[in-house]
Amino acid sequence: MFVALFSAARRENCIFLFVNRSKRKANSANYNERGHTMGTVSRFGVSLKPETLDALDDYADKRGFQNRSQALTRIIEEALLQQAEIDDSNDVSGALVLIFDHHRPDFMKEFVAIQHDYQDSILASQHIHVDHHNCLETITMRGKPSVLNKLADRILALKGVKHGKLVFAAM
Ligand code: NI
Repeated sequence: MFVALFSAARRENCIFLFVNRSKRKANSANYNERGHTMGTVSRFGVSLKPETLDALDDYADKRGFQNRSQALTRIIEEALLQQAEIDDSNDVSGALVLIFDHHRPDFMKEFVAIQHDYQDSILASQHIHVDHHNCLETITMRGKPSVLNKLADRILALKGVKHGKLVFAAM
């Protein structure tokens, strides 16, 4: 059963217009272990800020994709591929670069608390005051990729982070 979300989609910049609300029975012949129908396309709603949606459309145009679904599929596959290629048996060096608004309530407190939780993984950090609101921070780290990913994910999930990316340097 599909539930139409046309008006909500327009208001909140949802990418897909339908949400599949069926309760699937896992592990039956046509469904995978997550309950998704095999061999078909699943639709779900994604809410994006207007500028992110614009950026997605620009990306799709430049790369020649016919629609947002194709562009998003490519982006997700590239991200998953990068994740799969990381071998967790060896330590790696990495750097997390992020832009954040330091005025966001509790941001700095939480940002520092997370870094103290990972003091063994963090080698150094550099903070630059870009303008009145925005700061640019580079956190250099070393450890198991899974640990560094977890650290980066916790920081990037903080409200106040505008952009951020963790880059690994395998040795
Ligand atoms: Ni600053």
